[in-house]
Amino acid sequence: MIALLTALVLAVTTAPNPIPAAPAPAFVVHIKDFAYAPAPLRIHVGDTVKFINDDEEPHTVTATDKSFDSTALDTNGTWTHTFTKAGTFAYFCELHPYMKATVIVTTAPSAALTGAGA
Ligand SMILES: [Cu+2]
Repeated sequence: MIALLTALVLAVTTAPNPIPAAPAPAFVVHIKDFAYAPAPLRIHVGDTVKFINDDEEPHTVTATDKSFDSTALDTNGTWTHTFTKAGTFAYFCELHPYMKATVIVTTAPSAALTGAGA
């Protein structure tokens, strides 16, 4: 009986972590040389985008309508955002307002990835 309990305890404590890992963002926008790439980015409702600052300067990912804002990303800093509504979302860098790009979110099924990117 004790052996059985021990086996059960071991089975429970050594079981794989039941908490699923966060899904890896399928879309990445790099911020490099004071520009976002790809721009525009075409995704679908529910997609998550990871923004990565590859520059030595801090940058932000700030919606023109302020519906999202990464705040300042340092070098190698990342920020992820899930787009839950269809539309064309213009964004810019608050520190360098001439840096502009858009994310185009459509309701088409995610299988239709042809033409994604620039
Ligand atoms: Cu910037």
